[in-house]
Order: sequence, then C-alpha cells, then structure tokens
Amino acid sequence: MVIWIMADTPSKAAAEVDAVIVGAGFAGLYMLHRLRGLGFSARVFEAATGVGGTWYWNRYPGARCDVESLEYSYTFSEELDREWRWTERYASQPEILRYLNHVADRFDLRRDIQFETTVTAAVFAEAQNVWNVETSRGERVQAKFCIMATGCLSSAKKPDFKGLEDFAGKWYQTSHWPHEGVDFSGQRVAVIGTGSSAIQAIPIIAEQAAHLFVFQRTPNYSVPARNGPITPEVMDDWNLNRARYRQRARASAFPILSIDMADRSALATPPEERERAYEERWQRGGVCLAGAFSDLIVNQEANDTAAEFVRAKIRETARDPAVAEKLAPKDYPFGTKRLCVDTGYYATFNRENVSLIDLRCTPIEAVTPQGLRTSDASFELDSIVFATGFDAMTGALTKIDIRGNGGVALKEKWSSGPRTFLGIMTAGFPNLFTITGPGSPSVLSNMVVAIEQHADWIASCLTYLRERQLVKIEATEQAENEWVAHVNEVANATLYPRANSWYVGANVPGKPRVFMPYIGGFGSYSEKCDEVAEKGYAGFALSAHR
Ligand code: N01
Repeated sequence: MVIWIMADTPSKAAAEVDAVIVGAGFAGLYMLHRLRGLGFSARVFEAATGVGGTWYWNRYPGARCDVESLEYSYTFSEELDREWRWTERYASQPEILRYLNHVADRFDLRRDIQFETTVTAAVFAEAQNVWNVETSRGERVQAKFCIMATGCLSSAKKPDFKGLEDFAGKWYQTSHWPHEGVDFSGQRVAVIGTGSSAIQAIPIIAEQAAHLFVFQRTPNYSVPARNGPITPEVMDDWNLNRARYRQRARASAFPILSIDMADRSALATPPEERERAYEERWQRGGVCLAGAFSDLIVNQEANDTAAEFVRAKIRETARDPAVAEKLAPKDYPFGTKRLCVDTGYYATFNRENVSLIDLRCTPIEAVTPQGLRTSDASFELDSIVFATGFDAMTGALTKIDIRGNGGVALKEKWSSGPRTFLGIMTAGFPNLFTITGPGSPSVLSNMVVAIEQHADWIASCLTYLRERQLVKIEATEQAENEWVAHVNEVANATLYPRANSWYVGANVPGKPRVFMPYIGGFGSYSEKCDEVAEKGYAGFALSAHR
C-alpha cells in the first residue's frame, strides 16, 4: 500500500544539491553517473585522496578480488565493458583501482567529487525537507536526498591490544596499507587474524620476512584461486555471450556465475560421486566449491561432507599434522563465514620461517615494546600486521551522526540491530538511501551487480518523485517490520547464523547478534524491488506539496 502525506509547510530553504552521495567506490561512482545522466545535481564526498573505496584502502600484499574479473565489472556501459581488458582471472587490487580511475576519467566524474572529506553528520530538517550534511572540513551542504555509498566493509576495527602504543616496531592494518608498500625483508613479522585479507597476505609476507608468526583465533575454510591470465578462449566466449551470461547471473540467487550452483543434494549423491564433484571444483578453483550441492547451506549433514573435504585437503597440504589440525576449521559449518580464496595459503605453513600460534590455546595478553606476549610465550617482532577485519555492514553508517525525524540517531534506532525495508531505506529517515545496506543481498552476492541494481532503483525512484512533484519518500514501519522478519526467517532457515561471523556482528564486541545481509536470493530480491516500484513504491510513504 502506498501512503500519501500532503506536506503542510512549503520548503523554506532551497537545497544546494539534489543529492549528496557519501563515498566514491564502485557504488558512489555509478550513483553519481546515473544521477547526472538524469539531470540531478549531486556532490560526492570521499574521505580518501582518490576514488576506489575498498580498493583504494586495501593495498596489502596479495590483495585481489575473489569474484572473477569478467563478472566483477560494471555493466551499465557497453563501451566501457568492451574497451576494458582485465588481464587475470582474479584482478589484483592495483588493476581494480586502475579500472575505477579509468571509469572516473572516462565519465568525467571527478568534478563532482570532493576528496579528503569525511561526512561527519547528516541531519534531516523536517520543516524544510532537506538533509543538512556536515563534513570534516566544516562545510555544510543541503541536499534533498542523501545517498550512502559507504560500503559494507569500510569501517575497519581499530586494533585495541593492550600495550600497542609502546611497541617499538612498526604496525600496519591491511585495511589502511601504506601507499608506498612495505618491505618486510629480513624482519620478524606477526600477522594477527586469518580472514580473507590475512589469507591473501600471508603467503607473500612469508616470502619476504625472516620469520612470520601467524596468530590465529579462528581457522577459516579456504579454497585455491587458481589464478592466471584470462585465456583468449575464455575472452572470446565472454565477448560472444556476455549479455546472456549477465542476464543469467542477475536472475540467479547468487549472481556470480562461477559459483555454478548445482541443483542436486549432497546427501542424495553417492559418496564417491560426491567426492569427484568436490575434487573437480577444487581443481577448477575459486568459490565454485560452495555451489557443488544445493543443500550445503541448509543441512548440517550435507555441509559436513564439504567441510570434511576441505579439512582433508588441509591435512594433505600442511605437512605437520599438529599444524594441519590447528588450520582445520571444526566448530562452524563450511561457507557460513565468508569462504576465503587463496594462493598457496596452507602450503605456506610448510615453510621453515612460518609459525602458527593458536590463540584459542594461548591468547594474546599484550603487545610489548619488543613484540607480543601470549599466555605462554613472548615473541620479538619488527612489525605487526593487523588483519582483524571490519565493523561490517553498519559501522560505516553508524559512525556518521545521522539523525532523522525527531532528531533520532540512526545509531540509536539500530541499537538492537539494523532495521530497513529492502536494505535501501530505514523508517524515520526520509530521503536517505543506503546502497547495499543491511537487509539486502550485498555481500552475499556480487557487489558490483548488487550496487548497480540499487543505484538503478534509487535513480528511478528519484525520477518518479520528481515527475510527480513529490518531495519525500520514507519506508513505513509496517513494511520495515515485515521485511526484517523476512530477512531473519530466511537466514534462520540456513546454517549461516551458527557461525560467529561478521555477517552476524560477532567480531565486534557488544554488537547485537543479527544476521545482516539478505540471503533469500538476489534474483527474487531484485524482482521484489521492481514490484515495489511498479506498485508506486508500495511500503513507502510518499509526500508532496499541495
Ligand atoms: O576480516 P575478517 P578480513 N584477536 O573479519 C581475527 C572481504 N574481503 O579483512 O574469526 C585475534 O574476515 C578474526 O578472528 P575471528 C571478505 O568479504 C574480500 O580478512 O573473529 N584475532 C579473523 O581471523 C571478507 O570476509 C577479499 O575469531 C582477531 C580476522 O582477524 C571481509 O572482507 C579480500 C581479533 C579478521 O577476519 C573481511 O575480511 C579481503 C583479535 N582481537 C577481504 N580480532 C577478496 O575479495 C579479529 N581477529 C578476496
């Protein structure tokens, strides 16, 4: 149902821009391009000195995408798509950053982006129907719409280890890597964390360092990337079929074709055949192992077969059985923490200069001036690398002082977990959009596909409002409540909530345990968004001046 509210007070202050967009990564760049094309004025604020978002900041050694390059690309411009040539199956961080810079130049986006500027506050003025946006430079901008393109994994957790301030060596975060790079040659280095970032960085740091100490709290399931150049055959096939492939991806539950989701059950498949299927996908490389059977994510027994397959691979690869046991995840289902994709990760632990420290047995007590102390040993270190993750999905939003109707802070509203309708808007915060916000498929899909879908939806929505001289759109409480219940229901039908992952906020002390992304499938989600729009934005309240 669409609720129409006629505004009593005409707008008093003219907005300076139609839209403020926060962030100049994949989402912010495309949103700006879309809005400009429709004749809206927009201003992008970006904290970094350049475009790229996550690919600007995460420059650690080995950083590359785990979605195949051909799929991890914008689709909005056929010319762009055809002129850009990815060199590798999985693009490296520098190559993706070059791509995003190329996009910014090709579409002349920079003139509307203000760099080195953090948005500190966005406060909705109900009487004027505008967002008053404040920045770290002390500027104030008025905008009719505020579009958060802040990313799902952009608010890094600050290392809060006792004694860090007295450490005599150097320390780094994978999420804020020095632009000039770091040479670890001859050094004693610690990496803390064993998530996707660490798993990519560890094999490369191990090649440089005199000794590398890996401090692991929770082991991860990781699959080999089998990266390499994109062959002419693959490229030819892609060029011939890209439109069809992309269409298929967008309609599927996981819009990543290389997952190649099978529709048969692991439990209904004879064990030998099942092993062959796993082996074939392990050899193919990448996340396709997760798509081997349809029941892996909903049935513990089925999941155990995949988990055991990976554990067997770890035992085969890591020569020291004690090390292999530590590296093998056992207390959460396969795939329920983000599956990692690596190049030589488990084999790295066969090197003489690499040690694995299991923090479950011997927790870190403190960083010391010379290094680091666990409950049973001291380690002398020259450098520490923190690969300790992010306040995912909500952190980048709640660290901005966002206030909606009645001055209510978003942080307050979400104190028991994020609440949105479709992951795009949250009730009580009119004209504020979140690209790939919590409650949308986002991190459980291909981010670029999810971003384009949201930016297109928002662009159409703004056009709809303009055409009808409507000034305000806001998710209704009822639609939001129903959506949140649905998001939880589909998540609870899977094994995902069983893992202490960042998907549920378990990595941030005190964060409410709520499964944040929408796991009901990208294709059906996107249909739902279209249906809502076709019904005149059902579930949203729209208002106009008399
Ligand atoms: O972060 P993480 P990430 N003491 O949260 C450990 C995407 N990404 O930056 O699991 C000791 O996964 C923590 O341990 P635990 C991708 O979606 C993509 O690696 O909380 N350890 C964990 O091992 C990914 O999932 C790509 O027990 C501590 C690690 O630090 C997401 O970004 C590449 C600790 C954090 O792992 C995040 O990945 C990289 C503490 N106090 C990232 N605090 C690609 O596309 C945390 N840890 C390939």
